Amino acid sequence: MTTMYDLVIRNADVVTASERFSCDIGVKDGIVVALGRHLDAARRELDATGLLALPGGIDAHCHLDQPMPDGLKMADDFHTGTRAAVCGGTTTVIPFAAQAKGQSLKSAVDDYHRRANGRAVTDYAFHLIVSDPTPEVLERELPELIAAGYTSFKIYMTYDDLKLSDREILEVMDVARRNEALVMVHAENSDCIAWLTDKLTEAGKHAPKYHAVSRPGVIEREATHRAIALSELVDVPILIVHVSGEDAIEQIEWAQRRGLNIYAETCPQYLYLSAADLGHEDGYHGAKCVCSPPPRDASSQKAVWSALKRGVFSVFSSDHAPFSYDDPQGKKPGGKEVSFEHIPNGIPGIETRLPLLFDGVSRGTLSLNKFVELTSLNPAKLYGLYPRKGTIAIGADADIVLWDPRKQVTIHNDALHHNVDYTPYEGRSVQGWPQHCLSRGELLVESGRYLGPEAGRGRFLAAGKPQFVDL
Ligand code: DUC
Ligand code: ZN
Ligand code: ZN
Repeated sequence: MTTMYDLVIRNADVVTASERFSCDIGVKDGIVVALGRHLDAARRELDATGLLALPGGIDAHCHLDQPMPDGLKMADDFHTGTRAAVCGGTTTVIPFAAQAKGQSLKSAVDDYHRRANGRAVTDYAFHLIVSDPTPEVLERELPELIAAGYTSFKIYMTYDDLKLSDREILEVMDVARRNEALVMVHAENSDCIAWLTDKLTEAGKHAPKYHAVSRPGVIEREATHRAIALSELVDVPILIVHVSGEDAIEQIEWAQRRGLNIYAETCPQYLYLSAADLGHEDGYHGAKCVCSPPPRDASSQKAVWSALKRGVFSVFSSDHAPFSYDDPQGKKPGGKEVSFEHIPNGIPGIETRLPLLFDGVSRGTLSLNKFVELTSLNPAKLYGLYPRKGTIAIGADADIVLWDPRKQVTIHNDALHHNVDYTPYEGRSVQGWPQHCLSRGELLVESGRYLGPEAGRGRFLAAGKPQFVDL
């Protein structure tokens, strides 16, 4: 039988960032080619009755197989990380090709391609991490890489092996301005963290809970304000990543009210975890929730929900940074329980990102359209992947999640698909979970079951210039 479509999804309740409509979706060669009623029969058909058809999620901040110092190793590579992603409704990931000091950016990118090649099951793009902005990097490498499809880069205001001085930040922002790229900023004040850490360790305070004490909201607030001021000086949009709570939100909103193009991202940990999850004086389990910036308190969680609703945040990402708990290359470096400042930073969350945010939709806190905007459309636009990704429209890739909005799930690590030995959300119940998941028209998850597609089917996406969404 010759048919017009490889696949037709029947009775789809399509939700994009701006619309909701019922139709059949016709897919050919991995692309949406028809949205309409009573489409002709296809080789394969899926009935979406009772499900929402959402554009596949884009996780624009996750760390997979990123080279680590000092005998540490991320638990997820491109295979296990993208497997978990798609099981949670995410069909595109954007992890980081990280430059080590002294390394050329190009070699960091080449190395990262080797790590992704033959492993990813979803499509992927790369952000860069710029840690050594030499004249060669600023004048030649960055402009060439931006032109080649790496149009966003992260910079750090903390961590000795990554942080840039204010002068260096200005130089990098200036390259972004001239070449239309997007700078993502990790905003925490390095000297304040070092000073507090010394005081705590000298006082014999080593438990994981002191991680949060060493990085209070004020030091994120200061760095956020400084990043905003530097971007204003250079006159370039920036995006503040992993915003943890009300201190930084206040600064971002202040800047946005002044008409500055300050974009912001937040993550599930700032909606659901708090400093209390880092544990008490005794015990090491709190290491499972050590990430930076640290989770804050209930009032900050409320502030993050409210800012998501108000449009202060443009992007909702996982910041999946996978280190297993019982692992000498993970949360117990060298097999030991270490002082808080030596615990690797980061928590897993690539699979639970969308369900955790969707629970806010189920509870009436967030609209469905806002959910799609934060998790798919805006990341696609800001990171140069739109209109191929980020929406369900004719001509877009058929990256579609058929989402069951009524399904009640209690999260257990056993049922997740990452390679990490815990989830910080163990035992938490949510309403809404992906039922079927398609990447370029190929069914990768059916009725919640991972179908085990060929590792390496995921394609690299060269990113275009950022499209700056309205604030
Ligand atoms: N920053 C991140 O973006 N991820 C993990 C740890 C960190 O500091
Ligand atoms: Zn960071
Ligand atoms: Zn991160």
